[in-house]
Amino acid sequence: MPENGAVRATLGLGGNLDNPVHAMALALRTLDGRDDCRVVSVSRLYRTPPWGKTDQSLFYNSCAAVDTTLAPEALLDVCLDIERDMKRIRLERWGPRTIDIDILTYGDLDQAEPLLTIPHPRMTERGFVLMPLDDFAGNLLVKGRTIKNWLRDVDIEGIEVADQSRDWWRSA
Ligand code: A4P
Ligand code: MG
Repeated sequence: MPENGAVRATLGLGGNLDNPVHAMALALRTLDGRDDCRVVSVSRLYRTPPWGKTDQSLFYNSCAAVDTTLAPEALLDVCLDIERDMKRIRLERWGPRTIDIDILTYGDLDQAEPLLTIPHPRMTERGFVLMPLDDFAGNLLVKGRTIKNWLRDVDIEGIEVADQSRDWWRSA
């Protein structure tokens, strides 16, 4: 249970350009370093076939749980700022890199706003979200079913564990 007024949110992270593992690790360390966010669980690291637009390179994906005192919109702004910072660093220094951070759940909030829909509308269809999320939140209820239960219905072919350690983000 989150402490004193904080809410537990779950995040999905992914990327497929240049060094997405480093980008995800840096994003999680940046969040954890804030006074208003604490990273409480991180999944193993996964290598996943591209979903949707399939003619692109493999993705790396992970999920994390964060205890936060930020309101949902403020948490989204923080995540978007981190994404923008990565892109800025990318342009200035090490060539292409990208990262996507989605808010999957925020406590038991259910809201469908264009700027922020929670639970994330496509999370229950995606193996690359459900598999990492199941590492630490298999019993989390989303739209009336547990993560473990949703996971039974999705395609997970080709998804591999790239790093078994749950601490990969502390040093990558
Ligand atoms: N937004 C609304 N709700 C949310 C939420 N819950 N979390 C708004 C985050 N953002 C939310 O985000 C665009 C806008 O959506 C945000 O500015 C925010 O105001 P986005 O990430 O550019 O796009 P999206 O609509 O969130 O799309 P989504 O579902 O993230 O899909 P993408 O980004 O098109 O998909 N295959 C594999 N294997 N692994 C991947 O990680 N990722 C993509 C990218 C495609 N295929 C993939 C993967
Ligand atoms: Mg997104």
